Amino acid sequence: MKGIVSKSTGSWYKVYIDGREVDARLRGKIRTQNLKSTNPVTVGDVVFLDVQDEEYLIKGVEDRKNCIVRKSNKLSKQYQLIASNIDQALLVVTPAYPYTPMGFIDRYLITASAYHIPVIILINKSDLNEPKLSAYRDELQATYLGLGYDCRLMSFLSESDIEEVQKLIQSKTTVISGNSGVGKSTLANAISAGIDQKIGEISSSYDKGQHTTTFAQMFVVNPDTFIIDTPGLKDFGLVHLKKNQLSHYFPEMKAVLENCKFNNCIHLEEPECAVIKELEKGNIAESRYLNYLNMLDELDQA
Ligand SMILES: Nc1nc2c(ncn2[C@@H]2O[C@H](COP(=O)(O)OP(=O)(O)O)[C@@H](O)[C@H]2O)c(=O)[nH]1
Ligand SMILES: [Mg+2]
Ligand SMILES: [Zn+2]
Repeated sequence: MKGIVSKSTGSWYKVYIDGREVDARLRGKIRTQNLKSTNPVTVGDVVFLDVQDEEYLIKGVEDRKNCIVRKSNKLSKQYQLIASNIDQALLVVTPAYPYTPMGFIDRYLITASAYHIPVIILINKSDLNEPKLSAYRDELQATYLGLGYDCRLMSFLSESDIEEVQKLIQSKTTVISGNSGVGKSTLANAISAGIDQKIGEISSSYDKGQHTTTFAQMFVVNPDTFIIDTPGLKDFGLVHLKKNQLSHYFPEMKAVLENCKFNNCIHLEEPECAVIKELEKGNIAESRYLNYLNMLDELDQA
C-alpha cells in the first residue's frame, strides 16, 4: 500500500493512508535518492508500506518531485531533509507585530525559487492601520508586486480572506512559512476544523540553535490538500546553487544579465556589468543588491 508521511520524529513516522493517519516504522534499510541526507524519509514523502503483525512498515520511498533540505551543521557535507513534494509556498509577513524585514523576504523568495517552488506572499494583519505600519505595508506590496510576485493583503481574522486562502491551497501541498507571530497558526486553524494549533506560541524547536533536530509537520486539510508548517527558509541550504547562478533568481537581475560582458559575471567588479549599470541608474534597488551580496557570500565558488 501507499501513503504520505505527515510527521517524522526520526525513529517513527505518521503516515496518511486512505483518509486516516497510522504510526509506522522503517523496515531495515531504505533505498534513497542520491543525496547525502541524515534522514532517509521526510514529511511529504510518498511511501510504500507493508503490514506485519499489525505494524505498518515503510519499505520504500517514491522518487521526490522536490525536496527542501538544510545543512545538518555548518561544517558537515550532510543534509537534513525537511519536506518534499511541495507545490507552492505561502510566505506570511507583517509590516509590524512583528516587523518582517525585506532581507528576510528576499532570501526566502530566492531560496524557494532555487527549489522551483512558487511563492505567494501574504501580507497579514491588514486590519491594523497605524500610519507608520501602513506606509511599510504599502512599500512591501509595491516592491513585490513590482517584481512580479503574487502578493496579497490579508487579515486572517476575516472569513472572506480565509476563503481566498482555502481556494489557493485546494488540491495542493503548500508550505506555510514566516517569522514567529505573523499568524501562521491562526491561518492553519481557520483553514481547517481539524487543525488545532496553539496561537501566540513559539512553535516547534526551530530557532533554538543548530544542534536541535527539527522536523516539519504536515496537516491534512482534505484528502488531496495538505499544508506543511516549516520555519523560514533562513538556514535552508542553497545546496545546488553556484555563485554565478544566484542572480538568475532575482527577476530584476535576470532580466538584464545577458547584457553583462562576461557570461559568468557575478556582478561584483567585472567590467561592463549590466546589473551594476542598472543599480547605478536606480533600476535595481540597493537593498535587493545588498541582499544579493549577503547571499553570494554564503555560496561555494562555481
Ligand atoms: N490584528 C491581527 N492579529 C492577528 C492576525 N492574524 C493573527 N493575529 C494575531 O497574531 C498573534 C500571533 O499569531 P499566531 O497565529 O500564533 O502566529 P505564528 O507564530 O505565526 O503561528 C496572535 O495574537 C494572533 O491572534 C490578523 O490578521 N490581524
Ligand atoms: Mg504558530
Ligand atoms: Zn554582471
